[in-house]
Amino acid sequence: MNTLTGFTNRTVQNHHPESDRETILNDYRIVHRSRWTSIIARQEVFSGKAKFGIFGDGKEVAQVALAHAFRKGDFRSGYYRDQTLMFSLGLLTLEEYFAQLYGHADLSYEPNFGGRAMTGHFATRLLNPDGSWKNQRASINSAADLSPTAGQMPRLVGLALASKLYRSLPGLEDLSALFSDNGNEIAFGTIGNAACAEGIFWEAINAVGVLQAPMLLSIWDDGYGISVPNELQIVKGDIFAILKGFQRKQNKPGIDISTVRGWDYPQLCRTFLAAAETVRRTHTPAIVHVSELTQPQGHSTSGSQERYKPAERLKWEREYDCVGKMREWMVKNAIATPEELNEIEAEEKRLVLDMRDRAWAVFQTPLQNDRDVLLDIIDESADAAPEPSRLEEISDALGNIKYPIRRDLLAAAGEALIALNRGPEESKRKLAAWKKEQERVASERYDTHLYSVSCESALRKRPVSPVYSPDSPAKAGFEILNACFDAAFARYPHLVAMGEDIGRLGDVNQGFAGLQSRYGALRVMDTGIREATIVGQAIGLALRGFKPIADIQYLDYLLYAIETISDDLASLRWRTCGGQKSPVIIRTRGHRLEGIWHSGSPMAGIINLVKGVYVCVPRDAVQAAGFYNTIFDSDDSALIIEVLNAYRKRSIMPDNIGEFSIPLGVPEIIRTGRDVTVVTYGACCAPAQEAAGQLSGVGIEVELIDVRTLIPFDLNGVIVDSLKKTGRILFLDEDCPGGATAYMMQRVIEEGGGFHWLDSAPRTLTAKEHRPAYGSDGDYFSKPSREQIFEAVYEIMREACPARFPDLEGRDLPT
Ligand SMILES: Cc1ncc(C[n+]2csc(CCOP(=O)(O)OP(=O)(O)O)c2C)c(N)n1
Repeated sequence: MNTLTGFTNRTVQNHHPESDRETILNDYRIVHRSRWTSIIARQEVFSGKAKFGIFGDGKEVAQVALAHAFRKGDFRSGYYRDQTLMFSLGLLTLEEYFAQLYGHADLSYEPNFGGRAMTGHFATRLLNPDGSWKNQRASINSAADLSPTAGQMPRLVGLALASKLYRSLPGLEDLSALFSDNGNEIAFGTIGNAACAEGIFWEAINAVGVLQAPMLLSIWDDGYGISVPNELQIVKGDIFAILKGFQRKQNKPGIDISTVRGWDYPQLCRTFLAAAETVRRTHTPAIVHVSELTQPQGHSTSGSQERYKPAERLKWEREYDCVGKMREWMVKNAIATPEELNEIEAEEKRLVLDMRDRAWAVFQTPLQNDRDVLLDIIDESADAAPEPSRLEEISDALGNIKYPIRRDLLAAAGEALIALNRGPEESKRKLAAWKKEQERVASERYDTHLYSVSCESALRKRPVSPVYSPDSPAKAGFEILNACFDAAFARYPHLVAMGEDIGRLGDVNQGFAGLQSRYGALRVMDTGIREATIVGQAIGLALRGFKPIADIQYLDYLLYAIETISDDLASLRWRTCGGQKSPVIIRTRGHRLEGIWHSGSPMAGIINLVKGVYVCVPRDAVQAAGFYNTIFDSDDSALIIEVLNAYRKRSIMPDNIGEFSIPLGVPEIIRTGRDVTVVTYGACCAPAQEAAGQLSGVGIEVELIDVRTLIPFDLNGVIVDSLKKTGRILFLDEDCPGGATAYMMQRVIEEGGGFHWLDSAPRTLTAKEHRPAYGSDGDYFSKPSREQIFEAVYEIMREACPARFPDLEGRDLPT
């Protein structure tokens, strides 16, 4: 035992070959580097060079200590206070930090998010430029941070569970080479004390405790959530006391809970190293509550803590600032003299200032260069223009902006084009070409990577046609899906599924029947009722190489998970600028059944929130199987919504049920006709087919199109082609008015140019504005029925040709 420091050489030397003293001095260096970073970054915001700041000051010492517990292969799932941890782990340089602060949209300088996310949000690049996985075992890895408090918790469950699966499941040798050393990795989480009041925090803690997965969560407790103190956040104002109920007891699984003061460097090192050692070895989760932390600069650059923290508290925070406390401890234990520490502090300040200047220069230089080019073009135009004064004004204004950003450049170019409206064509063309090129580059900077562009993209999959033979059996929908899943579990050793009642029961509709007994409880996992962390579990697993199916029992309950899907899963590839992917399949079932919570169809809500995830709405089980087979084989994420009343419907099952696949974004014309195009999907296909039959009886031939996927939507213009023929169109679904029918209408009429082919006003037919009422009558009067579809189409035709189609209710007969 080193009496100076109070912790053993052996533990520290686990990670640092140097002597203890050097380790401590180096930690002190990083602590100061990080503190100066916060102070100087804040000045950058107030001087107008950066827009917003949120920093890790007050948490530095705890984070340098935590860093000692990490090993290669480990994962971090944290939040915006973790700059010191990132510096300590070697995952973030000062230049990168400042590049992010400035919003530098260039991956070579800002590799976390390529300028797409605000300061203090961290991520490592898990993918090669071609979209394939890098070797996670060779590095420490960080999932991509997100701002919603506790948003990092659901996927933490899956990141931890992956280690357990790698340690337990056979057949993963190939994957292990990239992702895991026999499951020895820890998923480290960090979270603020106030974020622990969020529901998904408790959901995740409960889940990881049940799963007994190797998570080590640090709670940075500085007593407040912006202005609201712990007393108003957590029962008893004490998250540690409340978490105690999760404490692992002898022979009873649970979570190891400990607490440590955030300014006590040696005790922090001891606590984290001991906790990590147990987690890694035994796969028992642990939580370290770090108390008595401070926030010297306040919550963020927008607002001052003096407005809500009592003077007494502020005084305490100054006394217990972890940086000062660490210094005190080092001097007291003769680890360094005050002069040596002063020297380190001064050196670190200089370093931070130098790196800030470098980051600023590389951020500003291309902007200044682009401005110079634009100014030359505008000035040249002014020389040639009949009335140059406005152009000169624009040029002067642009030239006088101290720190130009691209918006200033584009705004000036736009104004110059207006001023040049009646000017020489040559000048206009040159300026317009410059603007266009800037817009193209901006689109590359900000619009790319919403979906996969790798060779595993779902859109690149060659469809495989279903094979039918005289012996192809007629099967119920659930049996068809069951056969599809069975084939997939057999083929892909890294395919795992998780959800409520999917294991022992085989899911509420029997799609997974018998699969748990065939493939084991770790591949077909029953979970608690916890939709957000079912999806989170899948996200974390997919980040570590698995192919997970997150089963959400009913479409209506997807709403519990929608935050995680929208904020984390759907934006992941985009917000990391192609640096991370999490190919998750979300399986659910919905549309018509019974009542408000078992027959909802909130499609517009979903599709508008999950851009980045493909949305398939198959009309029956065979179609659903075709989509699963496409997605199993791709690195995109997809939501597949099965139709509840298709499970009992019998269809002929293709002989190649495990292979045949359906391309995304390709609608199917399920009935041809010349008069009206009806566009629908999912459960509405059945009544639409019936109505089309009736309409044929009165001389109206409907072209019925099943869009099959809402995202992507009709990539080849099948619907507009139909409209060219019919000139009339009805968009039909069981979402609310203005819901997904409005989305389809925008895609076809505006984006697809369908407007040009319309002979009648386009129409929509939807469910009522209220939620579906209970029972068959409730359903009938809430959702579009065969009769309503008939009437809607008939009405379109009657408006066009009243002579051929008399009013159904006899209103146009003479009275
Ligand atoms: C879901 C959500 N609600 C509100 C906010 C706004 N907000 C940002 S940080 C914060 C306080 C968080 O406090 P704590 O978890 O203790 O972390 P700290 O910032 O103190 O480290 C709040 C309310 C948010 N980002 N996300």
